[in-house]
Amino acid sequence: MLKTVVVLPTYNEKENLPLMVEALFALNLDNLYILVVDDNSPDGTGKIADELAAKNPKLNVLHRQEKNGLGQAYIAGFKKALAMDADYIIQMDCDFSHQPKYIPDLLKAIEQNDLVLGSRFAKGGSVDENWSFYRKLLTWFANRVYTPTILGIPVRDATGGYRIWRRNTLIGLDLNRIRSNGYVFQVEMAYVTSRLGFRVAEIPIYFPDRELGESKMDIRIQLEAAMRVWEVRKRHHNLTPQMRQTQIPGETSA
Ligand SMILES: Nc1nc2c(ncn2[C@@H]2O[C@H](COP(=O)(O)OP(=O)(O)O)[C@@H](O)[C@H]2O)c(=O)[nH]1
Ligand SMILES: [Mg+2]
Repeated sequence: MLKTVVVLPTYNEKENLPLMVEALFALNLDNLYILVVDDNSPDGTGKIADELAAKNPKLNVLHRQEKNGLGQAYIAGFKKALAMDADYIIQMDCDFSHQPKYIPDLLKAIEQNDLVLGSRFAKGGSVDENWSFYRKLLTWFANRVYTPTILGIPVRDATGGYRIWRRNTLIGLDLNRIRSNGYVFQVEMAYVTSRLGFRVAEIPIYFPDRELGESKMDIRIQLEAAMRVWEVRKRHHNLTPQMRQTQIPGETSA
């Protein structure tokens, strides 16, 4: 198996992190590494991550001094994963809404693609059965109607955060181009990838609610995200496949 790094952003995930690390390594995949990106969680998640790393050489921790959003945490994590020579990079939440059992499906699908999304709204996917009708409708509308209509991309879960990237996709899209945070970060990444002509596929997932800890997202963040989709379009609609980056900025070619 090619080298795969799971980038796991954490903010106050002290209950979930040890369980997640255990679940990921229990998949028993050779060459699977974990990179925790912790933004100085007040609950001590960073220290727990260090303790786990001391026991496991396949676990790395990136500490950042302050919480400035999931997008920035992911960009820092992706850069570090590329520097670790990852061939494939997986991004997932640390709260079990993204279930580790789908990782073999993601790894299989990436063999023929440049980005694969774990999708709640692809055929066979679904969200927690306890979500209210209203919440289901809102999320479905955002992902199946609103975002694909504005951006013109055939992605059915553009705000989802469970994904696998091929190394050359993350290099090619140029992480320094990406400006957004939160849910729009996921949208911007998917849009840039599509505009650059990379192959994007989806696999269905079931998305249960977290059982431990608390969500950092709320309705205000979701509404703001909806407005920012327009900015994403404006910023990137001129991209073409010729504009792919071929090396990590700052690195000289051999
Ligand atoms: N490093 C870092 N992780 C974050 C930040 N915000 C959220 N997370 C993590 O990102 C994942 C998703 O966050 P969550 O609050 O569950 O969002 P939701 O699933 O949309 O409700 C979890 O693993 C969080 O701990 C942040 O600002 N920095
Ligand atoms: Mg969550």
